[in-house]
Amino acid sequence: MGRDFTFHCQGKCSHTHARAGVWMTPHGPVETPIFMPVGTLATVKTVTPAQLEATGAQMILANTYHLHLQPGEDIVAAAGGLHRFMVWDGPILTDSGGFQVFSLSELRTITEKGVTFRSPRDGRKIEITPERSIQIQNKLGADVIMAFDECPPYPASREAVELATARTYRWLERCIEAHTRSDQALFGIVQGGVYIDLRLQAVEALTQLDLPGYAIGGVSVGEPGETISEIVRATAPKLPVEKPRYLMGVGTYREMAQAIASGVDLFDCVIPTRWARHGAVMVQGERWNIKNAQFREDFTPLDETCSCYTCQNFSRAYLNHLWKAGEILAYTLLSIHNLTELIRFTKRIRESILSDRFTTDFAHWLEPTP
Ligand code: PRF
Ligand code: ZN
Repeated sequence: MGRDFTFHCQGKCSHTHARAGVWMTPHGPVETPIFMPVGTLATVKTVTPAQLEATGAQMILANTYHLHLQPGEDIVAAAGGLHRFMVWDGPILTDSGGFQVFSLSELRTITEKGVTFRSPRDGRKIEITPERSIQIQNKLGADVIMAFDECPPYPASREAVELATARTYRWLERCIEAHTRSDQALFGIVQGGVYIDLRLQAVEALTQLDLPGYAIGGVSVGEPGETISEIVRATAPKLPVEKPRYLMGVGTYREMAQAIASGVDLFDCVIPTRWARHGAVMVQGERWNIKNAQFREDFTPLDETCSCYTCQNFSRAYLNHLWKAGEILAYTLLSIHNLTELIRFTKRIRESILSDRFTTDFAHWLEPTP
């Protein structure tokens, strides 16, 4: 057990807080900074585990809220846990369900005890408390589990955010108390909205608890990109240097580059896979749509510099054809490319940190949002 969840810094940028590290988990090491693909329902949509591994993905994410609704944590546990169930042998992180309850379900009520809502599937009433979230996550069996938090909307009054942040802390204490598996790392989540002093208070309180890792939540909920950067700049460097730092739900080039400069190590976002299902491809920092007529007779790969399965084998013309014909292989091929592209971006940043060229090589992405 001893080595599990230790974070080892291998190189630091001399101009920013950026660092490159290796983080140990029970399912292998993770080289940071890294982007984690989202596999909400124990599948990264449209790609097989072998294809996923080939994108360079090291760690993936799944959701407590969705897996509790279907198939239920008991089925996953009976299958031998998430890794065995979905056939992903690398590290997995489960989000606690807090954020998803707030963003996805109607008729929800929040009390000190927890959150009640109606299942969007069959209308049955469901209650998730901090204890329940941890119990579900203990059964799912991911390497990393997240505290059950309250993510206030944006915009929200200072009073509302103050209450949510204080409640998130009390819920964290209950999560710690309920957590029973020493082979799973429980991360705390810093809330505080756009109010920097509330963020700093939360950091102060959370770091006292000496958790194996810390996340910054409550960003990328509709606020401008510059505000995200400001929050992360004020918060991330204050989190313990010897622990991994995770910025939840963030995954654009600029937001990731800037967060890495503030010392963030882990990211997740649905963008690469969601965009793929809308025909949007990420090429050299731009967003193109594959259904565009300009690709009809373009027999070059999506990105000549990309080593993904899609770019190594298929042309833009073929992908344009698949898309227009409504062929579902298009989703898979575009997802493979987008995931590879975003993971490659974080890997290139990692290499630039190790050679201390981060601020020169990524100067473009470190500038404020144009
Ligand atoms: N809390 C949790 N999951 C999250 C968030 C949060 O604040 C966010 C916010 N960007 C994404 N996912 N538990
Ligand atoms: Zn590619």
